[in-house]
Formats: sequence, C-alpha cells, structure tokens
Amino acid sequence: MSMEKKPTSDQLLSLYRVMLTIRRSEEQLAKMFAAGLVHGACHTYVGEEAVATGVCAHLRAGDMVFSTHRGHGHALAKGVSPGALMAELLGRETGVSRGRGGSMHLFSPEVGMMGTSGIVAPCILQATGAAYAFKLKGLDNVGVAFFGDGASNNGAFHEGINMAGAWKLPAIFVCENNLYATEIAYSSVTANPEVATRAASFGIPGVAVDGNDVLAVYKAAEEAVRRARAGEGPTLIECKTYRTRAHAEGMRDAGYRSQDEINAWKQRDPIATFRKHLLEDEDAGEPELQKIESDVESGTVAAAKFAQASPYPDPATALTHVFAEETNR
Ligand SMILES: Cc1ncc(C[n+]2csc(CCOP(=O)(O)OP(=O)(O)O)c2C)c(N)n1
Repeated sequence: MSMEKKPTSDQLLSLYRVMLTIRRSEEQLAKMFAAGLVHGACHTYVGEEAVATGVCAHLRAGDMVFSTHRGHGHALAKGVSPGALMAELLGRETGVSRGRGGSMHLFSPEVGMMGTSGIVAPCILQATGAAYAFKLKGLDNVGVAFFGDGASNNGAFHEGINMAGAWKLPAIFVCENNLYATEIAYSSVTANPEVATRAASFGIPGVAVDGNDVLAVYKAAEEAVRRARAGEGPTLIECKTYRTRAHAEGMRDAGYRSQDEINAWKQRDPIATFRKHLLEDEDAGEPELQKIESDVESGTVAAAKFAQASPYPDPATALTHVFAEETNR
C-alpha cells in the first residue's frame, strides 16, 4: 500500500536546487571541454536532471547508486560536490576519484556513489549485488541502478533484474529512456519500446513516468524505495526523457534526429517546467527562486575556480591504486 506524502515546500525547493546544480555544473563542464581543459570524454545529462533528482531525494548515504557513462547528475544528486566533480574531469588530485578516473569513473563511497562506468549495463548487476548484500546483512538500505534504454538490450539487464525479482532484493532499476543509444533510435532495435512493460516478465512492478517531471519521478521512486526497504522486492522505473545536447561533448548531433524533435523537448525542459509549477501552484516566491539561482550560480563559479586551481596528482603516485597494497598475512 502506498504511503505517499506531498513533498514539503523545503523539499520542493531542494528538488529545484539539485536540478539546477546539475544543469549549471554541466554547462560549466561543457565550456571547459570546449576550452580543452577536460581530460577524456564528457557525456552530459542536460535535459534529464529530473530523474537523478527525483530518485536520489529518497536515498540515504548508506543506499548505493551505480551509474553509467552519463553519470554526473547521479553523482551530484547523491551528494558529490560540484568542485569534486569538475576537478575529476580536469584530472586534478582534488577530484572525486583523485583525478584518476575522469567523467566515467566517479566513486564516492562516503556518500553511496559507488561508481559510474563506461561499460553499458553492468551497473544493473552491481545494484543487484549491493541489494543482495543488504538483504544478507539485514539492513534496510537499497541498491539503485541508473541506466539508459540502450542498456535494456544488454544481457545484464535480464540477468540482474531476474535475480533481484526472484530473491525479492531491495533494488531499484531506473531506466532513463532518452530514445537513443548514441545515434541509434531505440525503436529501431527493439520491437517493444516500452521498457517498463518488461518488468512483468520478471514478476516485479514496472512503472513508466514522465522523466521530465521531477514530481512524477519523485512519487514513483518514493513507492519503489518504500517497497524495497520493506522487503517487498525490486521495482523497474522507466523515465521517459531526452538529452538535449549531443551524445558526448565534441560529437556532432545531426543525421539521426531532427532539430524539430530537439526543440519540442526543449519546450518541456524539466527545470523551467518545475519553476513555473513552483510559482503558479506551490506559492513559491520569485525572490526565493532567484536566491537559489544566484547561490547555484556562485557555487558553480567557485567550483570551476577550485577545480582549475587544484594541482594534478604527483606523477610519483601514478601507480597508487593500480596494484593491491601489501597487507599483513
Ligand atoms: C557493453 C557496451 N556496449 C557498447 C558500448 C558503446 N556505447 C557507449 S555509450 C552507448 C550508448 C548507450 O545508450 P544508452 O544506454 O541508451 O544511454 P544514453 O547514452 O542514451 O544515456 C554505447 C552503445 C559500451 N560502452 N558498452
């Protein structure tokens, strides 16, 4: 039975702040990428911010998130600071993975961010594994996997969700269906483009929501987290969303989707839509939203300065974390 409560005004403003933090941080990263400062790839989450924000709002530090190549938003929503994120992409010692991982290897176990990965889909198995460990230990924590529609055609999707369903593990599988895997339309590689309906074949609930509506995601995640913590098993949530920038920074963005389609989705921007909702339906005041906007703006500038002023790792430590350390046997 659902125990959903309406979010308080503080919670609503916090959702707005988190989405905006993700957006501004990534716009900053895109600029730094264009300036040649970023080492390695940079896949932004611009347009998809409502998903990480709505889900992570229900998570504690002990809950574990496993993510993908498009993971900046998940890391920020789970508690990584913009400074540590930016420093990581710039290869600096102050980065979240001490400058060794870049965009696709963001690890911060202290806040339950258990890693982004360039390999599409294993995050599903890792979340299942974490959920299994929580169950064995009798903890009420949850394991969460964020992944794209492309990952749903990888074997890991079927193996991981099948096992989590069979063992009623406290896992949440969040598919960010942005319609494309790199430049391949999902509808051209699957006969059933409704990812949520696949849950039925694993005997678990599958919920499809508007992934550009942070409150819809928040509500679906609330119920999924409640079920998981109560020992009722996993949920598959499909968030229908869209990335408005190219697959990765520096890539072209033509030939596989139309400008009209991109423009139509931009009209449904999750942040602008939520701002309007806050003002019109939630009695939020223009000054309090502007305060959040200027805080996030100055936080982003400070984070970028911090990242650029940070040192690179000492070359003498290049092999640290590469080989197992000697331990007492
Ligand atoms: C196992 C695996 N297969 C293929 C790739 C190459 N690849 C990198 S990103 C990507 C597209 C992934 O699409 P999706 O999962 O929908 O995520 P999105 O980029 O749309 O967020 C692919 C196929 C990979 N990294 N890993």
